[in-house]
Amino acid sequence: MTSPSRQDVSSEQPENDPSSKAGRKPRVFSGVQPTGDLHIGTYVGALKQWVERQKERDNIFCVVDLHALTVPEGIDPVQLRNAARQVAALYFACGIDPDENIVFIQSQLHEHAELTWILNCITPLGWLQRMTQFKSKAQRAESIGTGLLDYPVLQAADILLYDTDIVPVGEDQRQHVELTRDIAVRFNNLFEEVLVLPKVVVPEVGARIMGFDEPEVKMSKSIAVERRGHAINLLDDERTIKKTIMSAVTDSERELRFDRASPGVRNLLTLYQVLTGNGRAEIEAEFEGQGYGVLKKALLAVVLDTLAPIQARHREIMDDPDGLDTILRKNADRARETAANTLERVKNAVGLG
Ligand code: ATP
Ligand code: LTN
Repeated sequence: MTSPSRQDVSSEQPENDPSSKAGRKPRVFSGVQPTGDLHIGTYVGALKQWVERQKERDNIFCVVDLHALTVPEGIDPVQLRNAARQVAALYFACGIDPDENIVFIQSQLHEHAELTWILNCITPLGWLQRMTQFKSKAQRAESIGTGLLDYPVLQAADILLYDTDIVPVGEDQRQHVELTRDIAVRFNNLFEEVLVLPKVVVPEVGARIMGFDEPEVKMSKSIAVERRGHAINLLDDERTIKKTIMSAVTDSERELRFDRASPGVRNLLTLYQVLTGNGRAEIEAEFEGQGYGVLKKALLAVVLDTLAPIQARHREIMDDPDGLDTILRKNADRARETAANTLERVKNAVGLG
């Protein structure tokens, strides 16, 4: 049985992390919902960090289509199936190496739903009602399905099935990963030490990119489908990207300093910082004495440079649908080996099967 204790959440590979003692790479699990076009916030908050650190880690990246069902207004069967493949293709287009990492579609493995049920039975309702994502989505939804409340337990099952050490996500997902740890601790206390405690890793810069049209709210797929100008989607054309950046909300000042800028300007500066990899001082020097128009043009250039190769690779991948499906099927088989093993341990521990 795999040893479950990964207690330290302060550094990436704590000394008491058995993966470092055993000389193996830390196991990473993360995922994105196929609920709409992926935007530059998802890229900066999640995909970019997955790609940059893929060689140092043992990675599993999932397209979490079961989670997408929690938005009932958004469910169109044909669209959902296409969106799931489209997201997987975007993972590869952004640079995830299909030979080195496992990329698969969540619903291809029944283990996720099965572990969710077992975890549901030990998760106090109050823990779920406190989740900020639930509260904000419930406020916006016309009707609230049970799945929306249960969403973080499914996410916990995703993570725990793979003995995950690290979950690289944007800031908004921190609370869900912390809840996953709480659920795992509760399970281990109630039964036996079966589940590994994961830790969340968010990028130092760009963990929360804000909407261009409303820099007080997180850039989000669900808002982007309703409002043009909210987000830059990874597959947007040049004209749309230009329009979105040029009409981004700023202010009437000329403050191009990170610590003094208004939320809209700080958001543009942050995106520029992440996409260029330049330091804050260097960026402030570059724009000293300039207006916001200059920053916007510079950001436009670097966004286009970032997205052009991603879009080209995405087109190539989508031109070979059979190739993509074959990779996803093989990867699901590889993921199943670990998932089935963990589920078996869990079922044994609780007295099932
Ligand atoms: P939805 O509106 O459907 O909930 P979303 O736009 O919030 O979608 P997700 O699919 O929930 O995007 O998120 C995928 C990953 O991208 C997660 O790791 C999430 O933390 C990260 N992410 C999403 N939006 C941002 C953002 N604005 N800034 C940084 N990271 C983000
Ligand atoms: N809730 C996440 C998506 C998600 C996820 C996961 C992320 C589902 N399962 C497991 C990390 C690990 C979101 O981005 N909205």
